[in-house]
Amino acid sequence: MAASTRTEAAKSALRQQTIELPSWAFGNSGTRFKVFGQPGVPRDPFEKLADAAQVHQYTGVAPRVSLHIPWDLVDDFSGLARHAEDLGVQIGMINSNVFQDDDFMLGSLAHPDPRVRAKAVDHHKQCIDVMRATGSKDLKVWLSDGLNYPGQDSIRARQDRIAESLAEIYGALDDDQHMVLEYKFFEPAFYITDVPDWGTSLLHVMALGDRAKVVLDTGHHAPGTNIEFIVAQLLRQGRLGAFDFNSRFYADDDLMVGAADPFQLFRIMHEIVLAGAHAPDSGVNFMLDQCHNIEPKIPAQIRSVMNVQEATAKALLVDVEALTAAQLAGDVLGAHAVLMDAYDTDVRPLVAEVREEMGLDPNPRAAFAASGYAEKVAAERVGGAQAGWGA
Ligand code: LRH
Ligand code: MN
Repeated sequence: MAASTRTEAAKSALRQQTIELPSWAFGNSGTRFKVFGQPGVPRDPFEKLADAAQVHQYTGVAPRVSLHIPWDLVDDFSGLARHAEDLGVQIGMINSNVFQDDDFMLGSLAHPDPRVRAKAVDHHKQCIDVMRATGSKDLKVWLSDGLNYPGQDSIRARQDRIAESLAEIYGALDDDQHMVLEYKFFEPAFYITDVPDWGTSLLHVMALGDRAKVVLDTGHHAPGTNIEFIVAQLLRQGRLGAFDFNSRFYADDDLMVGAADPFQLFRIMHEIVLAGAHAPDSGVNFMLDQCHNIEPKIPAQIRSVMNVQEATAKALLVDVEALTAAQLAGDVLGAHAVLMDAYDTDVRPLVAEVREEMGLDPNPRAAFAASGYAEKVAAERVGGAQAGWGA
């Protein structure tokens, strides 16, 4: 394929790309030691959606907002969905939360006590009701369940309890609804996390059925883990349901995606593009899962979306024919060079062109800053409690 054709194909793919935003990134989150407030932080899900809509307004590729229950509990979820519609966005995945209830201290779906497991299953059924009310088709499950000390509980029995509980939740889904199961290698548990890795999540979702897939959070792997290998494997199984994009230097830092390791993000998007999983109908949901503890939240989300666009653009510019030829010829350096040529390409002008063709300002960050929105909400949102994790 000629380079010019590849560029046009890349621009067309970038115009169709969508990135889902986390409602909780617009509220306060914190470090282990302190939650820092910021002026103008939303006080409720309606204001969170308004801020998320700003990201879509200036990037054009962030039309969905993922909700977290109970952080985004409201009396009228169909009203919230209409509010989203009025803002030009939609409600995306519904996240359950079994990591902040006293009853779940020793686990939720894995808890030794069947009454506690039943409570956790009921919470997920409540989330499914929220999906029905908002039109969301996806339930996102992350279990903080785990152990801190050897012997604390039976590793095997906990897996059986999780399998049984997940089956009950999966059974409660409507036929057009899906479930994605997230894994994380540690935290808050420090000895064993019951769903610690892609293999465990994959085993559980394959046991459930076709409408269950894996969520890959880029901050949830042991240091040194080759994440693009996991991406390739899950795509090969047709079980990659979603990404929680962020970046990290050490642990689950939840920093802006691409900030800590832009090359890793590129390698991940390369595997995605090779499999055609960047296409809107691929069934892979590209979401952000980040916390902006010290930086302004809307600009940080805009920057993060831009980082995903740029990594995707570089991946779309890989000369796959030349790469494959070099790989099959055993030309190690030749193959590596083809990939690095794409990675070393400054794609910012290309992505800016795509924005202009979409009728947007080529520089979303500057356009948002010039809008005065941040100052407006800082002045308006006085009083009430700023939204947060409530931890
Ligand atoms: C867990 C996690 C999960 C969310 C939470 C906000 O670390 O990544 O995806 O529920 O962050
Ligand atoms: Mn996550």
